[in-house]
Amino acid sequence: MAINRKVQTLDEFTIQQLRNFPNATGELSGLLRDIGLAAKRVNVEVNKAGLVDILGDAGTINVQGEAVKKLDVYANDQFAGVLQHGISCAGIASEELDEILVFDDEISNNSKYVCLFDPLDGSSNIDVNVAIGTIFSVLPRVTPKGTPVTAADFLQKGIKQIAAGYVIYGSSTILVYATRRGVNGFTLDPSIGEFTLSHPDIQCPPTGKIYSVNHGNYFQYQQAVQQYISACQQKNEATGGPYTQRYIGSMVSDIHRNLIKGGIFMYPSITNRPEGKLRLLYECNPFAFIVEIAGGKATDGNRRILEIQPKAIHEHTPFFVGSKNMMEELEGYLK
Ligand code: P6P
Repeated sequence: MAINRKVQTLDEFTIQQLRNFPNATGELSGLLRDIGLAAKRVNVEVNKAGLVDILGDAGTINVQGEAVKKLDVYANDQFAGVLQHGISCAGIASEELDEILVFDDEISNNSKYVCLFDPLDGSSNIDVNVAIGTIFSVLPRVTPKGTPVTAADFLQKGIKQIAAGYVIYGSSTILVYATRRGVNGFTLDPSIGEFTLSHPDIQCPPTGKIYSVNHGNYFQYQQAVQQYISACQQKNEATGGPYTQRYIGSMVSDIHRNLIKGGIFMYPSITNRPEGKLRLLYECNPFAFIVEIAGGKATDGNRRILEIQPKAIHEHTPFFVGSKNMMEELEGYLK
């Protein structure tokens, strides 16, 4: 019987990538496999979240007599757990943790990487069945191998990322990750419980007709942003305007759609949040890395996101990301 070798699982893909770099240690492949495993566990819980009321809401005791955790805490524990018990990560930063989590055991202290997560972004959308996701970033540690990692290992510019990715728990569950070699997407095949390559070598179309922004904040945006939004709504032979507005309030879904179809996503600074809402280290840096590798651009309105020197783990930044030509059109207004 012919073996179906067309379908390539995430593990097979990362191992094949490893074969292309014989002197690689395999730690990154191992780390991505660990993330894929945690994502499958989170996927199970997210998919039954709508049933939580039947199974007991967060803070109650479920039928197994276990305390039901908030899903974002559960997700954080899954990713922290697989990485702490793996061999490829020395510590993590997480939207769910005030401070970095240093694994500080002999194996972990000799690992090459640290990971940064938003374990379950947009979790407030769960009870209305809007897709939510996990966002992750992988940095090389900069402090001496063999010692516990410190904040310095996490407070690095996004340009230093080795890999970055996201998982969308939606109509299907997809894991997309980027290294400098490209961006690839893997869809979870429930029949075998494996992520399988479904979106090889993702390229962000240089232009598109989708703009994503929260119009409710319009009168809090700086004038240049308001002018660009107005331009998106007007007929324009050169740019193909008017564009379509699409915004579901879950950045993993909004940016994934724009990455595939072409488009621009904006979370500008607003009057009462001049530093913006989104987090630099584990929301904007990963997406900036992914979209740039796919051919797009990402800025804070002035600077390339990946060149920003972080000062704090949970710092915010205004965020503009998407198709190259649409970003350059926006930059024309911001200058
Ligand atoms: P707003 C979800 O809470 C999130 O962090 C992102 O996923 C999303 O893009 C943004 O906030 C939505 O924020 O203020 O438009 O509701």
